[in-house]
Amino acid sequence: MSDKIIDLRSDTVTKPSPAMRQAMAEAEVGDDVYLEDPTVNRLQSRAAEIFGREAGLFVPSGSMGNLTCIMAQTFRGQEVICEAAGHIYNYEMASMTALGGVLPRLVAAADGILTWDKIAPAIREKVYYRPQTALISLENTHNMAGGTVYPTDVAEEICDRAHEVGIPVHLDGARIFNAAVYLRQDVAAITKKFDSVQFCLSKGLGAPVGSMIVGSRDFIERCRAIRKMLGGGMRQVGVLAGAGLVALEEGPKLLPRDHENAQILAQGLARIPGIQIDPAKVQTNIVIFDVGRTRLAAPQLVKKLDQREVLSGAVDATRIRVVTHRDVGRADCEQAVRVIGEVVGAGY
Ligand code: TLP
Repeated sequence: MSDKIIDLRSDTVTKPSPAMRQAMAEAEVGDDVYLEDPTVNRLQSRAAEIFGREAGLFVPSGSMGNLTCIMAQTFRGQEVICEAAGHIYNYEMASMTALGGVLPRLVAAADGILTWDKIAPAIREKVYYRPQTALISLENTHNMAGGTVYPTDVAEEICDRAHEVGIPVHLDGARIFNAAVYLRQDVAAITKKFDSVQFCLSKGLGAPVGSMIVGSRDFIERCRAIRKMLGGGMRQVGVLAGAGLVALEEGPKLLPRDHENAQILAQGLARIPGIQIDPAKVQTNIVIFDVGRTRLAAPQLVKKLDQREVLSGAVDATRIRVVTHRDVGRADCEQAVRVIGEVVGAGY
């Protein structure tokens, strides 16, 4: 891909930085299935330390991390409450059902942010002939709601009330560091009440591959067995963990800039006739805008933008998602707004 292309499809598209490449080249490795990869062990301890937990586990992807956490906390035939537009339900190949044997129980929420009041009625009565609610899963930031952030008190109330009725709570924290930047709190503080946390190294933090699960030592041991069952036991994977360590230390510092750039996009897009977006609702690095009042359907517009070397993604027939990350700068975002304005203005 040439340097001219402005790739706003996702924060997953970042290329490893020179420091990551160096860490990968120099990583000390061993067989991680034997627990002998020193770089993986370091990454896992460091992630646990940052999140104030007993242990961490390196997994190949966010999807496997979420599924592993679900399988570790549910039995077949049970239900998992999740938000209707959430990633776990919409973009993970129905894995919780196909592989975990559990049913998602969907609850829709404005901006993707669930509250206990919305969750409580979806919890099953404790009677043997009904599928039992085994787990609640929240997503912070919420991807398809446009990178929205859970107010910490809302998330904590869900955890507290769920625990009172014996239900654990999982966090799909793929972009939890973005939430922490927005909230000006650290990740340990905003995740401390969750029973399990999955976060991605390969999104805004910039690593080429990988996610982490953090939790109690017992929980992580269960997850390690499930990860192996799912085919995620890796060998000399310190070469990836080395990049992950750099991402974990250096990545969070770059996120405020991504959020500023998302504002450049949102504010610029809001000025284009026919495009609807409220920049005040853009909290992190994801910008979803509506093109229903332009003459182009979202997938058509995306194609036209591709031809102009601005890459984006259609969410549905009228909405487009653009995501900022470490490999796009302010000038790229300004240029993207110009191009989108021209293409929408031309209208064909
Ligand atoms: N999200 C991807 C796509 O799958 C949509 C993206 O480009 O945003 N949780 C959340 C909230 C996510 O956004 C994603 C990936 C995942 C989990 C899964 O992570 P991976 O792709 O590593 O399996």
